[in-house]
Amino acid sequence: MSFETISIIGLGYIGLPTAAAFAARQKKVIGIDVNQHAVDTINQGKIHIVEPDLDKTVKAAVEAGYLKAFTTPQRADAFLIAVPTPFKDDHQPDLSYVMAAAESIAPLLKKGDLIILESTSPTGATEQMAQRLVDMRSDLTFPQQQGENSDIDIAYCPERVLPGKVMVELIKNERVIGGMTIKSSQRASDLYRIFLTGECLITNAKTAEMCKLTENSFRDVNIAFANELSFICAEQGINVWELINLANSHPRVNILQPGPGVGGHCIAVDPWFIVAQNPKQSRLIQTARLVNDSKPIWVVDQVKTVLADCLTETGKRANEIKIACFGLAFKPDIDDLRESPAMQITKMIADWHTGTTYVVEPNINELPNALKALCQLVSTEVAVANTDIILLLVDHKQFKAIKGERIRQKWVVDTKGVWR
Ligand code: SAJ
Repeated sequence: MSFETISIIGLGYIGLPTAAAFAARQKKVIGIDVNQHAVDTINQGKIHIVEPDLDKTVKAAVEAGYLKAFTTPQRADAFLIAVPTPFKDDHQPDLSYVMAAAESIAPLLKKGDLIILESTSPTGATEQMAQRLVDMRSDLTFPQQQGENSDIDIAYCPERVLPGKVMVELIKNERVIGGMTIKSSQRASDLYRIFLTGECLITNAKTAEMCKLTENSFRDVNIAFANELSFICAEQGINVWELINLANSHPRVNILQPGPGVGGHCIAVDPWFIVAQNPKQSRLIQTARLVNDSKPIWVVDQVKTVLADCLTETGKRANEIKIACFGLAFKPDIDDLRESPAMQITKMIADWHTGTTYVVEPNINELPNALKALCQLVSTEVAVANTDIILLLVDHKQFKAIKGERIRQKWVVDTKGVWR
């Protein structure tokens, strides 16, 4: 059965690009989001998030009539759920948005429909969601009841795109397809092949769920290794970036880069889903999370040490010293400040430091509320000219372009090795 109408539930960083990708292939796409502002913005051909090239694709899709957004679910042939799965205070995954999305489409389902869950989920979530649909629609059959002969097909297909490169990776990356039946996997592959040039790799739902968690946990563990090396190298008086470059020249070594900590909504969250389900078996994954989460406090301690040296050498008082924090985003060349270790560190410094705290963040025009009363947002020029201590937190391209000799006289804590 072909897919005349495709509905995407959740129009955020994954759902909206996916909706736009189908619409660009001239499929009728219905986008659903509970956020009225997001829906209105999209229906005007604009976007409510920052992602390169997404604006053009959405504008073209809306103007051509292929993409329309609503706040309430509509009938479709395929439903793709891309809502958030945060964790609760105790690091337990919160599936309430997934369940609410499933409940909202249940009354609209008809024989032959395909449902795909894309949200990062603990293992078993797809089955749990499918069970909710069974409970709500006894007139239809589902894969866990009728296998290949079910009325409804269900698959788990995780998103794997990198923020900042979504429009490229969405089309090109290989896709893991975890159907509850072989037919579900095949139909999900047919759906993605509408825009996908990468391969579809078929498995079962549980393995696909675990695969997503594994990918982000692998990255977290690798970054934790790099951050741990940065602690050791600071004690040893070794340049950690030079060390990692040298070690990576070995053909079988590939260490990621240390930084101020791990931010964003994926790498710092998803490993906890594995830990929540298998606490006894996941010692390495837990430790990696703790190592990465400890990095911001270590960075603040480094600044305190540099400040003490600065006071001794200059004879100034602490309230006469200006500290400039370079970067607030959770990674380079984006404006996304959510779950950013740079934000966390800047806030800790501004709370503690009695002198001026400058912030330089070329990707924003206004400080976030948490920093408004504590810091001054200034240009790179002002910060370089006036500050005593520079704290580099994000390797934005504008900071990499600053010539080393311009900051040679400054007291510098460089968490990204940009000016090493
Ligand atoms: N980071 C380091 N050192 C590094 C690389 C990253 O400290 O060498 C930090 C970044 O500064 C940032 C955090 O890690 O604070 C996460 O950034 P990221 O670029 O590693 O990843 P995300 O969160 O933007 O996207 C990840 C990607 N996952 C993998 O690469 C395995 C992406 O493909 C996923 O789709 C995304 O998570 C997701 O949505 O799950």
